[in-house]
Amino acid sequence: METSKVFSRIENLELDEGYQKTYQNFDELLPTLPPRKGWWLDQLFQYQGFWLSSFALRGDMLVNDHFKPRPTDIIVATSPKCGTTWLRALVFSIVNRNSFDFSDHPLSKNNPRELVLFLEGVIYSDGSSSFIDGLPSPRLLSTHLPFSLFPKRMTDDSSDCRFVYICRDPKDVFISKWHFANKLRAKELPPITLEEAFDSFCQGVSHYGPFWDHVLGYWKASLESPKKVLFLKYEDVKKQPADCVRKVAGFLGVPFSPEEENKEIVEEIVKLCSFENMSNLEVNKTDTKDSANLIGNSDFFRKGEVGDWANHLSPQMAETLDQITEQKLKAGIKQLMDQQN
Ligand code: PAP
Repeated sequence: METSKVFSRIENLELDEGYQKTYQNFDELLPTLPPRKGWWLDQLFQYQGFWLSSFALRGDMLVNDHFKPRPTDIIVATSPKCGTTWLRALVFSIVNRNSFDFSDHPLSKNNPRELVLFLEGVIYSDGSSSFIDGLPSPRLLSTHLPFSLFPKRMTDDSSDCRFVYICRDPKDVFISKWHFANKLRAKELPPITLEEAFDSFCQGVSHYGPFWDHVLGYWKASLESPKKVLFLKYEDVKKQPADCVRKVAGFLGVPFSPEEENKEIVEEIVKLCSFENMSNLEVNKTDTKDSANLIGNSDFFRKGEVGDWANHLSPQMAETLDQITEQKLKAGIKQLMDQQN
């Protein structure tokens, strides 16, 4: 059966005419793309330099064909396991700080993914763009898509939608991803070994990988268009969360006033979004997985530390990852300088 028919049947969707056309293009494209085994059930397909699941590819095609950006859109962008949950919470609480009381906050009752919706997911949620078109402004959305896979109308300087990106030490990303993959893998499959996942990650074959190309795409965009893309690092947010909260607020055009500083609103946000607070909330400890939600809220909270890789990677593995990072970054810097000359 065609993939689009499987998808629409699973999702029980009536597709509107525009979506039918995109699904048809998707069906034609998919079999032409090089496949590789994914870390859990699904396959990954190489598309414009990145390894995407069929779900992500279809999401990207729908975004390109149907997403209508608004100047007020804010997009939380990450390569998986770089701090998506944390950044979603921070952006939500910064933007909505005047709408809610910290003692009775939506983040205390909802996982951040329910408040900052996943673009590749909601773009198709009703078989047309009516749901996403109907969201009130400012729309807070999140994505794992690489910057280069967005349409020009979103990435051009002439469009005003903004991206807040967070990256993380690839050694920690890899370990976090490996744990996550083994949680999601079907029970009848053996766990993916550290070595198998490591080889795959180093070759760039992981969801939305190569990791380094993902990071470089947003990093270059942040240098070329600093008003459009803010580039953060997980390790910096851990070290100086309050400074990062101020930075994000400034970037989004809602800086903290002296009055807010006096009331210690920044500190309230840092506390609310901290791993310690969020991972202990009842809503994030529950693990109900229904057919629509294969991943439980608790799956997004493990250790939340910098440097956990040292408990899993051999010195040789760590060195290999560091070397790849250095080579890729050097190549990225060179490419950027060549472009400027
Ligand atoms: P996603 O990209 O699949 O949505 P994401 O939230 O980026 O997931 O990844 C989860 C990681 O962020 C976990 O890291 P770990 O495996 O190394 O522990 C998780 O613990 C961490 N994390 C979740 N919430 C927070 C938070 N509030 N502060 C710091 N780290 C967090």
